[in-house]
Amino acid sequence: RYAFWETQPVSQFDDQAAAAQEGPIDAPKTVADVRQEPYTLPKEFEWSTCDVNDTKTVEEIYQLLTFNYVEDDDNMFRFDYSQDFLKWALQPPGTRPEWVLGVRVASSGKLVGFITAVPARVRVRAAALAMVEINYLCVHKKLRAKRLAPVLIKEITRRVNLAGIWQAAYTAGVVLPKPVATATYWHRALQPKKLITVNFTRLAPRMTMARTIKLFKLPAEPVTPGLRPMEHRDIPQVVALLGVYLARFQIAPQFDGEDVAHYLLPIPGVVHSYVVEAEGGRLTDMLSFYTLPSTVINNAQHSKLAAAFQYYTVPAATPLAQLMGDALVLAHSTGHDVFNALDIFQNSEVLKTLKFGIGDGRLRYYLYNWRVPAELQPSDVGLVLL
Ligand code: YNC
Ligand code: MG
Repeated sequence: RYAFWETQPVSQFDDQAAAAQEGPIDAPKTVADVRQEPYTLPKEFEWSTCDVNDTKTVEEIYQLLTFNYVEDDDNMFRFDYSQDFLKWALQPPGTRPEWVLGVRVASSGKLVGFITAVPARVRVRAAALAMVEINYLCVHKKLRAKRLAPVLIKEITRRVNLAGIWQAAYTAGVVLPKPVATATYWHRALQPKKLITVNFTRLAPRMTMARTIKLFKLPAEPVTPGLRPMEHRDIPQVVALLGVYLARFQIAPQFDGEDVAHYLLPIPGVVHSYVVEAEGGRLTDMLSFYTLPSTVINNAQHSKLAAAFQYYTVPAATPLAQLMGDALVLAHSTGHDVFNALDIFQNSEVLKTLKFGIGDGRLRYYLYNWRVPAELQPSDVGLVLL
């Protein structure tokens, strides 16, 4: 049933060894074992390493993704990652230029395929692994179902293996062999009228628009004393907060100071991070979210939906519900229409109270060349991929 994935070192649905063999699936290899030549593309295409700092190239990537990347199940919305977001997401510490991989039409140079890898230290249960995170796999709509995706995946794997990295983490909406966990999206309306206009949500039975607006109304200011935007001087304390908190999950990243500086220092319109400062300058908690708009595919009134997505949140002195409530306030006051969160972390305990509604989107978490003894619960997951 999975002509490609059955050939890959991933857990299979009928995997009998699962319980016994936690760890790598492939026999150990060295860089010397890795094929030196790029995989062969159909002759009308060519590989193209993409430089996201080149204005023309990042515009080409932006155009490919804006018109061809992930849509919801009903094809009403499509992710519209901004150029600033892509530059941020694709250049964390340890980035390799050859891991931003494009496919172009040889005759015209048009960018029609894409896949990326970024390095990450991810702990899976007891094992801290040097991995990559794979993201932004995209094939132009006119070239679908021609088996280009497996070639992109094999070529990025080769390029990652050449750096001596043998494991990867990735997420997808689709079911592939074999999810390590399945998470569900929840949505909290910030601008209910707009969400109803674009058919993101419907007016609940026996509810008027006025009552709906009142139901979702948020205060203008966060409630937690000492909450303020994260700054450079906060990095060591944020590393410590994340280190302690993420240790409770079965799968979570391990961030050092450089990672925290890159992924969490605020970037306007991209990533929003706040810390809770107690007396004496001690940080007790943090919250963050990122901005990922969607194109509204067929609506007369609106062409964009401004969504905030929960990123890393650390409750300690402040209860999670209050911290997330403040995240909603801040996402609202910075112009977002909806706040999205998965049922990962400890979110299940607070989503209903905070007036999130369950969505129809699922997000499956996958590991490449790493087997876990049994599928994890969403509440075991402490990893967010962008
Ligand atoms: C997917 N999302 O099952 P079988 S998520 C992985 N991730 O293989 P073709 C996928 N595989 O079933 P198309 C996949 N979607 O024969 C499909 N597949 O074994 C598998 N959509 O290839 C599929 N972006 O080229 C089948 O299909 C094979 O032309 C079919 O291209 C697929 O970024 C795609 O959803 C997704 O642009 C590119 O539909 C295209 O349809 C598209 O005939 C809209 O492919 C955008 C979209 C995916 C977002 C993401 C994570 C990707 C992870 C890739 C796997 C990484 C493995 C680890 C590598 C590094 C290892 C190290 C070390
Ligand atoms: Mg194809």
